[in-house]
Amino acid sequence: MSFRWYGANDNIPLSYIRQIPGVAGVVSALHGIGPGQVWPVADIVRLRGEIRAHGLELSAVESLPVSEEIKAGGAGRDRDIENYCRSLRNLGTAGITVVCYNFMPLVDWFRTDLEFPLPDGSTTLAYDEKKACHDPVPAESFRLPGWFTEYGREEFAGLLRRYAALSEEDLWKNLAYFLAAVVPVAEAAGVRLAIHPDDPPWPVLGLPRIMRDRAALERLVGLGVGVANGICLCTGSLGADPGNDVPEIIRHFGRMGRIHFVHLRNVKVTGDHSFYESGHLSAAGSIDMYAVMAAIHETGFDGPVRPDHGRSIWGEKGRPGYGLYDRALGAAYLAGLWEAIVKQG
Ligand code: DNO
Repeated sequence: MSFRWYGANDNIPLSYIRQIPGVAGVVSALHGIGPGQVWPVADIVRLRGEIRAHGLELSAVESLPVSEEIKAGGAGRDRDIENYCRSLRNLGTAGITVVCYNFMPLVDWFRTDLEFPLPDGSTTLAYDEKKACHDPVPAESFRLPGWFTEYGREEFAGLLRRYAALSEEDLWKNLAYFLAAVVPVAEAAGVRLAIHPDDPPWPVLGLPRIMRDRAALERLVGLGVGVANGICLCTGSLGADPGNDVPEIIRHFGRMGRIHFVHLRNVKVTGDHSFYESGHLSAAGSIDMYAVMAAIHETGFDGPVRPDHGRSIWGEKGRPGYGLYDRALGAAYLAGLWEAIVKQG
């Protein structure tokens, strides 16, 4: 069980993370280094050392970001891919075995509400298709917490135009091109790559999005570039679409040995392309978290998992989705499910 930590930018200290029952790992990144740049070995080793000094292990890197040049298939992609390969070799040298990334054009996870009020007085992240940006070009700068980049209005509009010319098939081609180059390097470096599903799993702002369901994941692992080409199974991302049977997807890809990392959270589906992020308990949302944990157990998965986003509770002010309290409750709940499943065999 691991916990995401944003390094020097995080107001939650490692010493607190160490006190969450059952948490042994930390998921982090070199947040100061932008997409397309090389991660030096010394910086990775320093991050790992800082985490170790608190009795924890850097169990996965989230994320080694993929540049827009690579995603859009631009003129600079070969240079950026070469840098990506250098970072992967450096991560392998530093003993990192799991690296998460995503292939969502321009915007990573996307919500229409960062403080959606729940009846118990907590707030949470939510997405409502009716509110989802009819004018995709924002008034000022555009950014969500958790994204790497803040875009100016003109820059954002320009990037949207660039992607408007790109079909889903183009994006698949660019992903295949990227993976053909990086997966053999990852494999040689002892690193497993874990792609994060698109969150939410449908197109937003008119941008193509391809990593949405079982069929897409099947196509991904079928690219034939090696077993290091795997999945970060995010229950909340896939689960926002009730057509995705999350435990079944876990059993299928888990048995193939292609799940390298797991994000555990629940969502309450409130309508077509609408949901809010509930507390982790099965009873709070639309996903059966017991069935999820049982599927993980059944496949013998032994890689890193982490409680994903929590609600804002007990007056905590912090990075939306990434406060301490509700994620820690999630970790304890998930550990309880796991103990029961293990003891029941
Ligand atoms: C959201 C996260 C994502 C994830 C990236 C992986 O909270 O799950 O931002 O880190 O998509 O590259």
